[in-house]
Amino acid sequence: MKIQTIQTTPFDDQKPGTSGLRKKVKVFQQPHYLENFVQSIFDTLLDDDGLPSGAVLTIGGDGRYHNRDAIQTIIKMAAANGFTRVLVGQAGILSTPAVSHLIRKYKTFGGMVLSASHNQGGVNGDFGIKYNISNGGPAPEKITDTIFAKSKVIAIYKIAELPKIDIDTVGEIAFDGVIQNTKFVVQVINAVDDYADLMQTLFDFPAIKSLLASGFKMKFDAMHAVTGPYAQEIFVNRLGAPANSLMNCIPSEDFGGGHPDPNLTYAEDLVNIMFAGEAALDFGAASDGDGDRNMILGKNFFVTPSDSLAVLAANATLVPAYKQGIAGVARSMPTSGAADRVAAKLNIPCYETPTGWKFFGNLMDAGKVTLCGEESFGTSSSHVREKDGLWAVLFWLNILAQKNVENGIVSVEKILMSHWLEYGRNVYSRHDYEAIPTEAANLVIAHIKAQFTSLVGQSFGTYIVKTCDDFSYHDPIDGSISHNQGTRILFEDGSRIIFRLSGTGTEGATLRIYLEAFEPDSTKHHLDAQVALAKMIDIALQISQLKERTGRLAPTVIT
Ligand code: VG1
Ligand code: CO
Repeated sequence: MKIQTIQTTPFDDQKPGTSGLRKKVKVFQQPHYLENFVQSIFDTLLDDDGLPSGAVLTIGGDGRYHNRDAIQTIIKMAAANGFTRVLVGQAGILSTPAVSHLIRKYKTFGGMVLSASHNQGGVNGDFGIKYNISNGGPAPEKITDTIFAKSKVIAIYKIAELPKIDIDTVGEIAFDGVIQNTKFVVQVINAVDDYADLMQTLFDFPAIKSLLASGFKMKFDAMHAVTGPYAQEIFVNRLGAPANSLMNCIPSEDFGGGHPDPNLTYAEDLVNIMFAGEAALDFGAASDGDGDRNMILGKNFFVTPSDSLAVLAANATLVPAYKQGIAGVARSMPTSGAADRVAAKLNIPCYETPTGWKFFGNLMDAGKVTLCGEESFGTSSSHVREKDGLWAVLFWLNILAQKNVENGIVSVEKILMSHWLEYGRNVYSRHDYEAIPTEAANLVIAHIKAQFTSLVGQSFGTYIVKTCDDFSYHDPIDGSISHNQGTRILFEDGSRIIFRLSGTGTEGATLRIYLEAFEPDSTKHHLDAQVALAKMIDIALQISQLKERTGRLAPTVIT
């Protein structure tokens, strides 16, 4: 195999965000752009102790536009940089949790996930790339910082001269390796089987099968993204759900022109089905571009991701994999404190981490937590080191199946109502203002921070500000510290308003406002969150002067 060494010059914008490097497809298509970033990753890995002999790289993406081209390039660069084998999902497709699982199951050195997740795809959409380490999880900040540093000084990259590789046929293709008498092998694997097998070891498939055969009606929306083939295999082939339980299950390069973000705004078709009054089905769920997010809906009912995490924790012992109980839970800082209440009752620890799944890895590796969650529709457990959309859907179905056996059909709404009755309700909502000018967004945050001292002790109706700060995280396992992870206004009664700038957007800035208030009174538990949080929303706008400073009169997305 011949290796080419190509001269290049750095790009100054290759700083990984919350979850890898995300840019417009057009940016990734610039000559050397992808190559520079991939080489910076490899240079970072080689920096430590170099690659161990026989190092294997897992590669897969969510099937969005540019996925196939990028995979061809990465395979050639992996060969040139000393990997001896790459595992590639058939057609270049692997969901993010599936990549995590494959890295762990086959003990590969690491993995590349090609995805911009919930961001739009297509030629005018976004592309993204992320490196996962050998525990299957996203590279921690120490590594992503080094990757960025390398990308700023890169001068050459290495790429092997290989023919175009057939990634659509399952099997192995061997080439002569870089070193004499060695081979470089491209192994194309079925994208779905390993993952479906894993799910079958965690959940009570026979119980879910009976539930689905008992007249319980569900709909899963893959949003034209990566989970379609997984859903077909799991729900239809293995669990016997009728084919019409699935929608939008053929992955498309531009996600059918939609926004593969499973929330009340972008999963509109599913929402309409699930909020059709009496005609609504019993259970609805959707997942995002790369299959790591989930939205859970009941009959005319929406489960916030924060509540979902709490319900999963409270009911974990109904699921075979967690029958013995869970070690602890972790949630990202902006996620509501609902899970904390469950943890307190179970007498297990609850950790609060910055936004982004990479912060959960250490806690899971150390056995401190079993379940993790983010308010952004992400939940998962230590079965992988990524959030896992289908896992969450199966967890809910398993709970419903189990409760169904015990008490006859129990609705999702009923589960939430009883949960709130027991724990109280952390009323929660997030308001996103997408694609606002970066400068205006920065000024809003600066304006809030300037009030840190004056706000303390101030009353807004019955709400009194207790403290204001920028969230910092001290990782209890490796001692690393991450600053500036969200601007918090904390009130005396435990209510919170958090302002945070997104680290995954590719256009201007996205400002997120997270709102939370605790409601112990069960006569108010049925209230719509926007109604229950009206006062908090007011306070947030008043403190931030967001309307005045951005000209935006309403959020782009409310979840
Ligand atoms: C968002 C979410 C965060 C999530 C990240 C990646 O980040 O808020 O909770 O981990 O997306 O999710 P940000 O920086 O835009 O708020 V995924 O499904 O896009 O990989
Ligand atoms: Co995602």
